[in-house]
Amino acid sequence: MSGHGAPSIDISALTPEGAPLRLAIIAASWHTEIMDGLLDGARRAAAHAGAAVTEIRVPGSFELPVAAARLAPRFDAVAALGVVIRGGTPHFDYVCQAATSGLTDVSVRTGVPVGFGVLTCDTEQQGLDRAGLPGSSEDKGYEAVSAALATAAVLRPWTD
Ligand code: DLZ
Repeated sequence: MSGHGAPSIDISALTPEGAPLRLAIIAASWHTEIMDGLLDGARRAAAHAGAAVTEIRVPGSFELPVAAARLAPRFDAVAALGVVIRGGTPHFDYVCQAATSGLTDVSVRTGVPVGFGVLTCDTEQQGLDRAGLPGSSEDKGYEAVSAALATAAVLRPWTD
């Protein structure tokens, strides 16, 4: 999978009037250089959209779903950020699977969009290339927040 074919989402006018969208950014703590880039991109997107942001940190990507489950009912959108880099054991597959299925489950169960900003990489360089850092070709933190907020805006007319 590559970034080729990604839509261009204009998030600059999601809340032209009324209350800003409430966004929770949940970030894991592994692989700090890459995560710092993801977080910076996520914050840029939130500022661009005029969202009201709450940020929390969890230890690893495995903990993202439980944090998302707790926060989602209190927010219009959630963005989950993580960096998982393959090692020499099957642990990588279990952490990626748990994060992916757990976040999907939270989103579908709560009806709150969860932007998927979890990088699942074979190498550290693949993460650096996607982290929105100087020299990166992609900005996955920005994309995750944009997708979550754009979806929240589309769904707002059907909010209880
Ligand atoms: C244990 C572990 C390993 C080996 N690698 C990563 C990683 O690359 N990225 C990440 O976000 N977390 C990793 N973890 C930690 C797990 O996500 C989790 O925090 C621990 O298994 C404790 O539940």
